Amino acid sequence: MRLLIALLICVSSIQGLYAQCPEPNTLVDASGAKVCARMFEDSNYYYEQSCGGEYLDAYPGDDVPIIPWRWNNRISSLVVSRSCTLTVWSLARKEGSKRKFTAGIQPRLRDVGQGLFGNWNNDISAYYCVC
Ligand SMILES: [Ca+2]
Repeated sequence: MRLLIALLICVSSIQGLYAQCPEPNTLVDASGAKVCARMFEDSNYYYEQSCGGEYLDAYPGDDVPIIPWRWNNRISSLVVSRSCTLTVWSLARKEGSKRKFTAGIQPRLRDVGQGLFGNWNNDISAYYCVC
């Protein structure tokens, strides 16, 4: 029983940590269609305030070598759906650095390293999402 309570507290605090970020297993768009990954323009050093601002939905099978210009170098946090994988590139046409994100919440792409000193904040210019 004590273990169960400890587990529940642990789970609720993990969820609370990214409160504003949607859960990876409940990602659907307004019409109820399954979303492969949701990418947000904002993040925050308070993770519970991450996944803010406008968002861009990637659907299963979306292959986007040139991201819409208004989203270029703008994504700062993201959530990948359960059993899906999002591959991103730092330059258009799938050039530059490449990174794969499996299912889960990335509340702050600033914390995801790229190369020796860089990070992935405001640096996604192409993506491919599969489930
Ligand atoms: Ca941003």
